[in-house]
Amino acid sequence: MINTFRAHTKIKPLLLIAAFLLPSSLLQAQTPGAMPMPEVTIYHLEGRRSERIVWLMEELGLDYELVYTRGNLGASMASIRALGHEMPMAPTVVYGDQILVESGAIIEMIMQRHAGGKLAPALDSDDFPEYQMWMHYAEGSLAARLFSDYRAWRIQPPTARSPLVDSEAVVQFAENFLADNEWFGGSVFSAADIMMLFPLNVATTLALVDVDSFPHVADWKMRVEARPAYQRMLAAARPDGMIGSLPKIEQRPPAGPR
Ligand SMILES: N[C@@H](CCC(=O)N[C@@H](CS)C(=O)NCC(=O)O)C(=O)O
Repeated sequence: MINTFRAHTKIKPLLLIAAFLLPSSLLQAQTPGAMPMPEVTIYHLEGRRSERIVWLMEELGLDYELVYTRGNLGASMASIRALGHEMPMAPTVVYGDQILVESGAIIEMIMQRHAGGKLAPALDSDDFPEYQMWMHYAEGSLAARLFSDYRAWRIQPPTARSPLVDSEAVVQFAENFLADNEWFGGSVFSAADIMMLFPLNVATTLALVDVDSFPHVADWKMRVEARPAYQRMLAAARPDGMIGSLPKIEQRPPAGPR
């Protein structure tokens, strides 16, 4: 049976009265950068990238509907395919009358239209350029390298490190940044942390890297996973823990320089 979960923001009574009495242009002016949200439905696979969108909505206190079949990734994927979009992936988000894929782009769009400046460093701050880099690094370099190593190493276990940027190198870059910064957005938790958790969990749970070599990443994971919004995401989107995990890598390349 398809599980649909609807999360509602608690609307303060005064705001509700104001919503009826004031023109929408005036209401918008009270929250700079925030546009009214259309209905948002998140098509989800448990334990996968679609968790990012659920977590973001929970952090921002925005309404969404969540669609997946509990305990059945195949059936959840069938719901995504039934939308008829030519690129069936999780997340797929129905935003008003548009169907969207690509988690990073969906997060940036929601941030720009509906976050009113929350969950990102100020545009003119020193943190902003690196925040933006990590927003894109998560999928562009980190997840891409991890999954290409995963596929290659499953077919042929590696006997030496590649001279190209490999899994260890992409995770090491994150580790080094966290040695000097509390969060991927610099001094405050941000959407960049939401983007980075999935691939960094992939790196260690699939044994692509040795978890003990990255203590700053381990400490950061504990801090992000303790957030109440992350815990609410888990309750809504991963109620039975991780299901359908891919097999771990059995052999990593030997440690050492590339
Ligand atoms: N870069 C995309 C990747 C989306 C993606 O590959 N999602 C996986 C789940 S984590 C998926 O849909 N896999 C099913 C498939 O590839 O058929 C994003 O960030 O949204």
